[in-house]
Amino acid sequence: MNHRLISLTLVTSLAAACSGAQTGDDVVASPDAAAAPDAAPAIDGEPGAPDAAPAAALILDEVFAAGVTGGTYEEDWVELYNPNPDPVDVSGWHCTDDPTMPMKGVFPADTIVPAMGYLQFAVTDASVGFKLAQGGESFTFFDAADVMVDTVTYGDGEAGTDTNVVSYARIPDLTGAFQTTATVTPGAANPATP
Ligand SMILES: [Ca+2]
Repeated sequence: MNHRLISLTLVTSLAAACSGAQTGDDVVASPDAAAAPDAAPAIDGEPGAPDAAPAAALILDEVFAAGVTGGTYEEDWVELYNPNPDPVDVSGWHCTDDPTMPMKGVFPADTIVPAMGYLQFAVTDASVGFKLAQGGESFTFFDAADVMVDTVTYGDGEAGTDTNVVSYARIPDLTGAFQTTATVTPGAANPATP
């Protein structure tokens, strides 16, 4: 009788042990199951890449409004940056310093912003039909589909004067808000700090 009781106890214990092991397997399996849903968003995220590709927007990075004959800069200018891996031809794109006249100026032929590069573009009567006012105004440009690409509005003297050679630039370069800087950098990266 005692032997049978011991045997039954052992069988019961083994069964419990096996059951526990299975439970343990289930616990181990749960993280695997949880991992699958984690992987799904990664797959969902991939279609997001093509969405980013068409965003070939250029960046208006710096403006200088105090061009003067004989000065450091003889013409007003803006600096554009192309974050794309291919050059962007902006010939025919529109720009303006008057929000009521968005089609005021047209970028002339052969105006190309290099891939991952900067373009210092002269804003003159000869190039687009207007200049930038030292007293403050806006500069806005539009792509070939007349969709606004970027804009900036500066105040009196913020983008330079005849006696103060400063520009109005995104600081830090490309990503920051516009502010006045004495480190004027046409066609090159803006400083990290004013
Ligand atoms: Ca610059």
